[in-house]
Amino acid sequence: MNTSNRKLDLLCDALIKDHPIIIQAHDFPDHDAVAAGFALQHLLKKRGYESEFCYSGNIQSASLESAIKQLSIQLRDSQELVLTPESQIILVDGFIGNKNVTELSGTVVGVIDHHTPPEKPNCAFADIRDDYGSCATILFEYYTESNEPLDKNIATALLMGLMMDTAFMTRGVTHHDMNAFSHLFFAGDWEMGSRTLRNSLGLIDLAVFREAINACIVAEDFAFIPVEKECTPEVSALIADFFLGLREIHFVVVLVPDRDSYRISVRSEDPTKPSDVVIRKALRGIGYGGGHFHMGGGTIPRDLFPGEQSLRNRFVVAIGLPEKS
Ligand SMILES: [Mn+2]
Repeated sequence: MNTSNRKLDLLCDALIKDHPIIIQAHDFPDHDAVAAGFALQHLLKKRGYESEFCYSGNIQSASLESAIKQLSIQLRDSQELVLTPESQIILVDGFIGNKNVTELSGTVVGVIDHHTPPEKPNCAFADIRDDYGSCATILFEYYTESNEPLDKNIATALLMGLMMDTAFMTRGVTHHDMNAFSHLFFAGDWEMGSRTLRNSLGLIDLAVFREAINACIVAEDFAFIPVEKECTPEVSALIADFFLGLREIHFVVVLVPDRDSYRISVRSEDPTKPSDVVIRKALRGIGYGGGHFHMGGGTIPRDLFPGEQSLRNRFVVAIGLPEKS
């Protein structure tokens, strides 16, 4: 029996060695989820635990696809895996019951996340630090706590996850993230990581940007951007960031169609309007949303979509603007 209170030891205590271990990133994973899972898989291996690292949905980000290749990350589609009721699932960068986490067969044994869950997770191991800018930062601390040397590829992946989730260290950064950054900067390939992230967009994405600029509706410091073209979550996130960069705008909602639903990206730089709280309020009864103070996201199934106007009104009410604006 282990008496350590190091998180990695506690996680290992919760696992049965000869039952399959599955590390699951949230669906349509992003850089942070992939970095966290990649690092965790490596740490578990050092402790003698073999695992598979998987995701559901698909990889929609070109920069993530490129990182996976360059850093030789072994990430598998969950549909290729043989899962049994004995499979032990560890979720990274997402929580159980969230719309963007597909339920796999097996038992969720662990959750490692930096999003505020709507309720406390009921599993053997939970490490949720919603004051952290990225899940990568949490994994970095697992490495330092266990005195494990950081392999260059893992350090680069963690650096990319951290930079992506904090918009290059400009949002939601705490001293934990700063400390992780200053180590990962030297341990990883910052050059390659930042170049890959800075080139997430392609010429093909300009059409969506053009549409977004034309469609944007501004009321006071709130920009609502309904886009009709489909685009990847990475592109809608970058559109949201672009509008938040306008001096007059402090709260942004981007709406894009996404197969059988609508996807919403939210950004806030107003401490009185946390993205996650506002999106939950605005989508009550019609969809799901969550995230952090600075950024949030959500989905509305097509059959519950109230229309652009009425969705914009829900946000107007949720952030407390006068309704007629
Ligand atoms: Mn994250």
